[in-house]
Amino acid sequence: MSLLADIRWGSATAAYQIEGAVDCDGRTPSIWDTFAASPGHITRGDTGATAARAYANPAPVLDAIEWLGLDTYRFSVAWCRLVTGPDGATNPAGVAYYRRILQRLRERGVNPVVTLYHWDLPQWLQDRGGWANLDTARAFVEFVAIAARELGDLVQDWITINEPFCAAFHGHLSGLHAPGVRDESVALRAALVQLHAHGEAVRTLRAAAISARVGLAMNLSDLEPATDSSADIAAFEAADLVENRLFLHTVLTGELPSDAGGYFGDGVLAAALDGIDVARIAEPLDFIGINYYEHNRIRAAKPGNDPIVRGVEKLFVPEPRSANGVAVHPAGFTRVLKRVADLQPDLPIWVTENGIGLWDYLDPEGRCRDIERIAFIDQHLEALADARAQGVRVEAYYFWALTDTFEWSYGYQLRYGLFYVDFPTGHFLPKASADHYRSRIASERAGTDASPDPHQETA
Ligand code: IFM
Repeated sequence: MSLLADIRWGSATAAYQIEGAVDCDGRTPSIWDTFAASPGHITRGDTGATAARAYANPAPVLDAIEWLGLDTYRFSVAWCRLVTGPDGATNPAGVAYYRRILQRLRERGVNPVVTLYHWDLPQWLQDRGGWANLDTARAFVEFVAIAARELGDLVQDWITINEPFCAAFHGHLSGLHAPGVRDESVALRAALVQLHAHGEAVRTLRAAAISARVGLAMNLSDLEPATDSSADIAAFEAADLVENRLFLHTVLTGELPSDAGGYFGDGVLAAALDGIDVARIAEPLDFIGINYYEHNRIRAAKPGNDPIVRGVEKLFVPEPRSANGVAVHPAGFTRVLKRVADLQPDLPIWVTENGIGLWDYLDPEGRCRDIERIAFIDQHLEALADARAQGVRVEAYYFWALTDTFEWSYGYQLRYGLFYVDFPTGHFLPKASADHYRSRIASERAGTDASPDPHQETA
């Protein structure tokens, strides 16, 4: 009997990354429209204006889900499509679009999981300070109430915020993501305001629907000190604080990590906490979503070496890497899952993202033979089975991504999808990894863990 036989199999996307149609039917601009429009931010000057055309034509997305035989599909609703603007009015066209998707998923027996914030903050909120302003958390809660009221009869499972680390620290410190701010104290404030918004949103969803199951999706890195020198261990602790514990520890315990004041400065931390009751962030969850991508060995270095964590260098790890240099390290996946389970053994874990970015291309026969992605899937499912064998309560696995998408600062160059998207036409084509994931799901469901030879897949 396979250790994964009863996993719920899924895949995921996000609104700005697949919808396109950024100025249609009352959608207002988001910070990503603004950021992408400004030269130098995105490879080749790409924007999300067309993406995978899922707003104009959602059918290929739904067909891809059905073809794979998924149990569940995770996608995000765009705040700037559901709410018309500062007046807080509901946009009927946005509601109609998402209701259509949800109904079609339900007709096909696929359980939807809706992410409420996947980085596409309405620009009008950014103009008032964005995530550094507590009013944004208030506006988020109003938007969440609208989503629950308009879509709640079709959705049971909600994710409040996706990867608050990235939205805070890439959006406000490295400057790699929208809104492109570069200021550590603003980044810390944006992190804490998002966590505050998350806690409030959990309460709002519970009040709106008693049967709602609510979690958040956080990306956790598997980190290790490069040596056992005290300098490297201190650097590792700093990286672990900023990338992991600030989010994981605070959400699960309602207390900030004890070293947060030492790292950010007590005064900076106190200012970042203005108006926030940390204990209220830890509203009990129905599940925790974990996005796993990163493994890094950490060495002490001069400030400025790493764009986010002071005094840290991430060493080149000589093992298979994704096209954008991320180490492929499945053992870290097992460790991250175990770490979460050790903190709260009874809290179900959903792997809300796991995937690999590649420079995929079509060969002369028109096939995308992405054998690295096939190997990635098998290695990470093995790591998942290892975690389950150690008693970790993982209930669902969402491969990132269902289709190629607008991959943020990489634009359309870096591809994560199981389905290849020909962006000029919007045509979808299953990659070899889609065939593989599909047959892996079928064989796991049948209770056998025989995974086909990846090279056979592409023959
Ligand atoms: O594409 C992103 C997604 O939006 C958030 N998690 C990481 C993915 C790959 O970079």
